[in-house]
Amino acid sequence: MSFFGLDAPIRYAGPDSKDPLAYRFYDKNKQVMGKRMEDHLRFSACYWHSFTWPGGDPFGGETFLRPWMHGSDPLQMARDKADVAFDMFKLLDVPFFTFHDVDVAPEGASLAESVKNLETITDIFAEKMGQTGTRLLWGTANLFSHRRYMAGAATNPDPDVFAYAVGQVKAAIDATKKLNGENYVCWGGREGYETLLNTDMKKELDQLGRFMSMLVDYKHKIGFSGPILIEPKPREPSKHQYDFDVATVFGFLQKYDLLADVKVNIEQNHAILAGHSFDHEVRLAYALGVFGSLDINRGDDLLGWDTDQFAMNVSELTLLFHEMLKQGGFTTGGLNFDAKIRRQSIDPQDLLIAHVASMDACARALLAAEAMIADKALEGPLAARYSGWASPDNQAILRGESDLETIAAKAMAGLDPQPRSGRQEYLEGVLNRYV
Ligand code: XLS
Ligand code: NI
Ligand code: NI
Repeated sequence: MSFFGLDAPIRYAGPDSKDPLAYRFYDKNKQVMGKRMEDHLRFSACYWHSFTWPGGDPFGGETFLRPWMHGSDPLQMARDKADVAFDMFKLLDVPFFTFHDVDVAPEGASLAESVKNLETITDIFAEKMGQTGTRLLWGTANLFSHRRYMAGAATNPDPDVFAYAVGQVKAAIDATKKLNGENYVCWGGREGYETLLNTDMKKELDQLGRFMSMLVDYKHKIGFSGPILIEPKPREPSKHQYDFDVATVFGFLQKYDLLADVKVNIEQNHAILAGHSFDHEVRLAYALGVFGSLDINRGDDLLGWDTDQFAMNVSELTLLFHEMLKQGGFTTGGLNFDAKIRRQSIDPQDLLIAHVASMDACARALLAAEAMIADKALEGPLAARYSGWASPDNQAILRGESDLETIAAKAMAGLDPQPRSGRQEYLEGVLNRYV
């Protein structure tokens, strides 16, 4: 019997099922707007929260007591962890997974030793991926946990720390390429500051710009075809992080000429921490042409920190998928569960149940969004609201074929625009008809 006490993969059993280990809405082969549900949602389980996080919080330590986290041989522990991880991927039948370098292999006494350990474990991954068909959505380097990174990685005042981070990121993108990862993610965990009293902001931004440019050059050199993704977050662990939100990252990419190669990985709760909604960030990323991938974990309404809970809110997810379906959905991205079960959820099956419940919430929302699009429930009123812009003279304005004086003359000739209702409550009611 496996760690999870389950041998057969979890299957679709239909909406009437009461089994927490069966899918009620996630029916991977079901066609939704001409594509299989699995190909729309592109679910990914993450390594770090599920298999390396011990269940601690700032006031207390480990609660999970995972067997693979207690041993004397770090490489053997990493192998045991890989066995359980791939068992979970198979039981959930998720197509993808994600990892940081340090989640999967022990850090050695030197960078060279750490990289060797990473190679050993990723060889095992390659074999397991071949056997199970699980694919890699993205890889990343953890440039924030070790004390050497306490003042940042690429933005560290010490160039030797910058160099160490370059060494780690090179090994991590090499590993991602070796495993045919579809994206490479950079979350700038400590690329920010605690106090401006000791911080040269302009210098740190220039360092980060160089770091990203070199990573892009290297990606091309090794023929890594997926995009590099920056994951915006406004704070935590730093008081202020340079990748604050989608708009800030866009400005950074534009300034350092990285827009052709770098997109964003948007995390639901990072959006909230930045004072936005998730769909705001997603819509803006599409509008600016930088949409890449999603971390689907949510926050808590009362806790102002990154609680990384499994997404369960169908109505919020419906708005997400409505936008995504309109935009054609993911290309290289996917829905990554950068999510932790709560520290009281200590039963092995809690890990499975959490993924299943959240995948079902997403699948249900995808179906609701499909129905809304078929009915033009939101698109109809939206098109009507902007319909005035369809006339030839107004189209000409947008094409740049008019000027300030011409338009002003039209207004002066007696224009008298009449306000119209924004119909917000009507639209909120419409959404609720589908969820
Ligand atoms: C932390 C981030 C992190 C990234 C990967 O808040 O969400 O988990 O997704 O480094
Ligand atoms: Ni996060
Ligand atoms: Ni994340």
